[in-house]
Amino acid sequence: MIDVPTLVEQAREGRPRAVARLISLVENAAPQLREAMAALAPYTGQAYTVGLTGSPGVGKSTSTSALVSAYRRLGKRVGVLAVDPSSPFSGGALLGDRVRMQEHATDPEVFIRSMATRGHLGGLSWTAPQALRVLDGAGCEVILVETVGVGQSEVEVAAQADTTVVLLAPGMGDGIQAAKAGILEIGDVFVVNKADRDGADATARELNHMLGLGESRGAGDWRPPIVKTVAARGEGIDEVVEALEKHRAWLAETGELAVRRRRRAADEIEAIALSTLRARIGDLHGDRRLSALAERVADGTLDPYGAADTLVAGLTRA
Ligand SMILES: Nc1nc2c(ncn2[C@@H]2O[C@H](COP(=O)(O)OP(=O)(O)OP(=O)(O)O)[C@@H](O)[C@H]2O)c(=O)[nH]1
Ligand SMILES: [Mg+2]
Repeated sequence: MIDVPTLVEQAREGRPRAVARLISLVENAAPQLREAMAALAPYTGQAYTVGLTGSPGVGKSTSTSALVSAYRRLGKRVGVLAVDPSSPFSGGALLGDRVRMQEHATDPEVFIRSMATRGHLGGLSWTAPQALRVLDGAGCEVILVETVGVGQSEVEVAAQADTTVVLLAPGMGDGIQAAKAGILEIGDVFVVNKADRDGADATARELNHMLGLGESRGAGDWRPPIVKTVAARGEGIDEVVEALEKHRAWLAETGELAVRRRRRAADEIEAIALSTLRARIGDLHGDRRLSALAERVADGTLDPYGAADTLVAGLTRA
C-alpha cells in the first residue's frame, strides 16, 4: 500500500526515500501518480530548472556535479535529473554518472535521480516533467537536468528547462555538429568545456561567429554568453553560475519565464491527454466498437477518416 499524502509530506520535508518513491511512481506510471501530482501541485513552480545538453563525453556530468557543488556553497537545495532516453533500463549508461556524482551522495540537500524513458507511454515528454514536479515539490531550489545520448531527445529535455546550457569541447568539429542538431537555437548559455585542451579559444571564436550569423536581436533581447570551463577542475563554474543567474533575472524581468513555463505546461497537458487517449485506443483492440468500424472500412462502406472520427468521439465521451 502506498500512502500518497504521507509520501508527499515526507518529500516536502526533504526525505530522500520519499522523493525516490514518488519518482518511481512516475517511472512506473503507477495509478497513484494522479493523486501524488494533485498533492504536489500547490508546492510546485518554485524551482529554477537548468537543462544541460551537448555531445556525448563533452563533460555534462562533470559540469553538473561541479554546478551542484557551486549551488550547495550558496546554500541551495539541489535536484539532479539524469535522463537516458536511449535505454529502457534505469542504471546502465547512467552508472558512470552516479560515480561522478558520488561526492554528493551523502549530502541530504542534494537529490540525484536517473531515469530511463524509452518505451514509456508518451516517452520523454511525459515522464521528465513529472519527475521535475516531484523534485520541485520536494523543495529543490535549483534542478539540473542532464540527458545521456544525442539527437532530438536532448532538444526535448532542453525544452523542459527554464535555461538551457549547451556544452561544447575543443576539437570534434563541435560547432558544426551543434549547428546541424539545431542546438545553437536552444542555447541560452554556451559552455566551452575542456578549456585545458588545445583549441578552446578557436571553438569559442567559431561559436561566437556562428551565433552572430543568426543575429536579429533587439535591444532588450538575450545575448547568449560563452563561458570557458575546465569542469574536471571546477574552473569557470562560478562564471557559469553567474551567467545562469543573469539569464534567470532576464527571464523574470521580461516575462519570458512565465511564457516558457506556460508553454511547457501546455506540452505536458497534451502529452498526458495523448497517452490517455492512446491507452484507451490500445484497450479497444478486440473491442466491438473498433471491430465494427474495421469491418465497414474493410468492405468499403466507410472511409478510415470517418471511422477514426467516430472512434475518437466515442473515446472522449467515455
Ligand atoms: N581534459 C578535460 N577532461 C574533462 C573535463 N571535463 C570532463 N572531462 C572528462 O571527460 C570525460 C567525459 O565527461 P562526462 O562528464 O562523463 O561527459 P558527459 O557529457 O556527461 O558524457 P555522456 O553522459 O556520456 O554524454 C570524463 O573522462 C571526464 O573526466 C575537462 O574540463 N577537461
Ligand atoms: Mg553524462
